[in-house]
Amino acid sequence: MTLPSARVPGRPLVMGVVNVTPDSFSDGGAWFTPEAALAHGRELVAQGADLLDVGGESTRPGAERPSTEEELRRVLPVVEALSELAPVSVDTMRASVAAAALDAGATLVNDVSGGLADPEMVPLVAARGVPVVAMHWRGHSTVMQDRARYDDVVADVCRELTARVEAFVAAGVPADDVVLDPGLGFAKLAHHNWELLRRLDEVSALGHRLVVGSSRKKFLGLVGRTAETERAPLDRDVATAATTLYAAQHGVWCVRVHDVVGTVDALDVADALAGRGPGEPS
Ligand code: PMM
Repeated sequence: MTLPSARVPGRPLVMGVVNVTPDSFSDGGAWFTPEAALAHGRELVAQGADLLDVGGESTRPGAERPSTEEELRRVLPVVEALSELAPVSVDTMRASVAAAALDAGATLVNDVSGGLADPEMVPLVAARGVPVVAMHWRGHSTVMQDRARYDDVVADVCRELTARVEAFVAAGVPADDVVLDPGLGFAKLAHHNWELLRRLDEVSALGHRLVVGSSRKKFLGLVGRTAETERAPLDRDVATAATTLYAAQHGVWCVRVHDVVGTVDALDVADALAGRGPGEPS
């Protein structure tokens, strides 16, 4: 299966988030019913999303995991319907959920644990011949913030991501099918996220396509503010657009976002600054 490619060469793809969860930090469970999730996915495609990321497990710090049955119940009808409209990735750490979602039409597995949470995930991705997003991860939501300890966050994340690439490649996944993600907000304090963004080129130098998911994360709530004046998640889209412009200028393959409208605007600005896309004299 091939990965979708950019409409304009050099422009990142926009992955619109469809969380089918009652408790996501970023949208407060607004799309929890399959009907609401479907309508939301349709809206994101109309706004310019290139692919949709459907997930049934909230990964906010401290969140409890749903059962496998519950996760399947949440994501399968949504994956099935939305994959008629756009390429769909399934955001799951469970191989059985990934397998069922692939059967239902998903074409990409987005595993925030990079295959670490479920030992069946790496062999499943290899057997299905699908691309995978392997995110940097150090443990489930209940423990991850205790593990935000690094000697050099960028070097440590790169080393840990390289180990995940090796695991997928050893199982038979082509190296080109392994997309990497530094995992902003996962076992990271605000300054770790900023350091990873500042030195994103070092993550790119690993030689894989990159996904960056900064959308509505806490470090964007805190930038320029204090704990008392932190922006609420729904007020972080302008800051997200700023990091999107930055990620585009650093050549990432895809940005994972909640606000597709603002993201498309930021990417249009990136294209204009780079002298590519519509509006350029031919
Ligand atoms: N962040 C969340 C969930 N899934 N997947 C990838 N690849 N990268 C991310 O940064 C990421 C993710 C956080 O939860 P949200 O869906 O509520 O934003």
